Amino acid sequence: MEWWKNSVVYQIYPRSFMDSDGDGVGDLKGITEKLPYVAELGVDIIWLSPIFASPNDDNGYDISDYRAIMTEFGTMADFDELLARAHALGLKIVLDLVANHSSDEHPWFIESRKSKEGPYADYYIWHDGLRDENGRAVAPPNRWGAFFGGSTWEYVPERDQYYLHSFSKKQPDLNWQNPKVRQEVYELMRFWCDKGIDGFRMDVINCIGKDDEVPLEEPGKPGFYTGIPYQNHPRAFVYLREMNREVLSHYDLMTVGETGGVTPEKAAQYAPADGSVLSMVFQFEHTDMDKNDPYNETGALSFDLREFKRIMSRWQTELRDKAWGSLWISNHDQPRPVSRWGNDAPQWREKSAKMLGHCLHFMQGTPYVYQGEELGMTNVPFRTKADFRDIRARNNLRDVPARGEATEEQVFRRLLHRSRDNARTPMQWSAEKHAGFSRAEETWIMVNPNYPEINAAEQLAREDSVFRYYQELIRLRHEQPVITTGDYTLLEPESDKTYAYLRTSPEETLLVALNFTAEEQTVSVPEALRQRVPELWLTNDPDLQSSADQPAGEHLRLPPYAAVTYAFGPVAGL
Ligand code: TEU
Repeated sequence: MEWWKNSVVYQIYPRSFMDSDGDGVGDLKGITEKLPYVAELGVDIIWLSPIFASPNDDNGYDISDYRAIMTEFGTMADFDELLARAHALGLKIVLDLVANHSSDEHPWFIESRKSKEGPYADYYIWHDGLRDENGRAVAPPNRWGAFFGGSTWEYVPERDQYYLHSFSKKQPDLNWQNPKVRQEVYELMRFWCDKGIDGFRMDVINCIGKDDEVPLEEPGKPGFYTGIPYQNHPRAFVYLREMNREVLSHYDLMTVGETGGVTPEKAAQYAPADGSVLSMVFQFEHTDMDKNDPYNETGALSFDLREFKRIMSRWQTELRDKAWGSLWISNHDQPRPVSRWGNDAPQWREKSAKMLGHCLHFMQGTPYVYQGEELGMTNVPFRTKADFRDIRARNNLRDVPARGEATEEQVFRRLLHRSRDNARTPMQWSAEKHAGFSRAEETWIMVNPNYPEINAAEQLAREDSVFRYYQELIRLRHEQPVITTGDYTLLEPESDKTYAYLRTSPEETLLVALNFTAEEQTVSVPEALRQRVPELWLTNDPDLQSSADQPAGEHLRLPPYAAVTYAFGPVAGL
């Protein structure tokens, strides 16, 4: 079995992890300093969000030099040290490959924008746009909308052409149809592989394939389309198979593609079991459930547990034996799960954070833990719109009221629940100033004021903390093969209050039961398990803990936000 199949990944957002030099921004030395903490959690792999030279229009997802370290984060020597120390602790390092686009300050783009001639002219995607009878550019070719708002097309007078940018206009899309561009990307990947890194997370890699023909539209219509029309294009698979032959197959790597809009069928093309493309992909159906929520007064997002169960279960069963999957509820682009799907009121915060982790970590796939998730870190009470740093949030605050879709107040309230900045405030290390993240006067983004209650130092010192619970979840995956290999069966799909499932192998049978509400619930125990006395593997609930042998019976009683896994050994007739 490949090493990444029973591994757990920890994602670090370097800007917000640990600031060693007191400039208010996290850095590589800070990460190195905290490696023992990550090792103590028990994970196997660290994924670092981008650490490369960047003007930071999108916090490093806009790279101006793929072979240099971002000045604020340190030097190449700092990276070498980080890698060596991580390896010494048994931790692998996965880097973020952002190759759908570069920064507009990358030398390739600086050259490309100058003229239609020259070696870099076709490194990006250029279009003449719509012309009047005199041949003058009057509008972009169409109303494709960029992910961060506005048009995907930006006019450049020097070339009298428009370039395509799926994200901000400082993130021009690279032209993967140009074989030279692909070779450049493979070269820079080899540069990092030869340093000894252990894999890549591939940013929006589902967007690298595009059509030759760009559809033209009549000028003058208002607004932009949302959503990227060239997601998961057949060419993306062709390029990735080539990348595998050229680079990936020559090293022992874990690769995970970020592939919004992917179906299980397409995921199996991105991550086939024969290893000819990627190791796995990220799907977004569960975190996209509330994507089209209308603006409302509170800004709160909807959550439909039945739909969540349907989505998670579909991925568990449809990938089975076809492709490997990833398991995640949290990353640097998403609000904090305890605030979104759990309950961040003081009474339930820790219990529901453990319950959500429990729900995910007994499934099949490679789990990802995003920094602070293991502490039950919450969404952030941003005070005014000036507190937001994310380009997407700022653009939203500007564009949505201008289009008349919602008031600024409504957008602000929605951002309190939805903004990516909820995940990007500093890691809460201790009750000291700035949560122990930095000794600067001011940090680059505000610290969540709840750090005196929620921080790593406090949780490391307490046996029943969220941190200790995640440690257990990770240890169990390492020790119990059924979690990695077992079959998955959803129980009671119609319940909108509980989530219960089985994991089964010839040797072991697990019943995992979770209460997603603040009231007591019951789960009906499958017939074949009723007369048996199971072993309690893990629970977040003191009552269930003290009545370890009780579930044998028709119903399993679940206190508020309880999570429990019972192991029954081999069972026939399920
Ligand atoms: O995110 C891409 C992104 O916005 C996805 O979450 C999206 O929902 C999905 O792919 C839809 O197709 C990545 C990074 O994670 C993000 O931080 C960057 O801002 C973005 O790419 C641009 O590099």
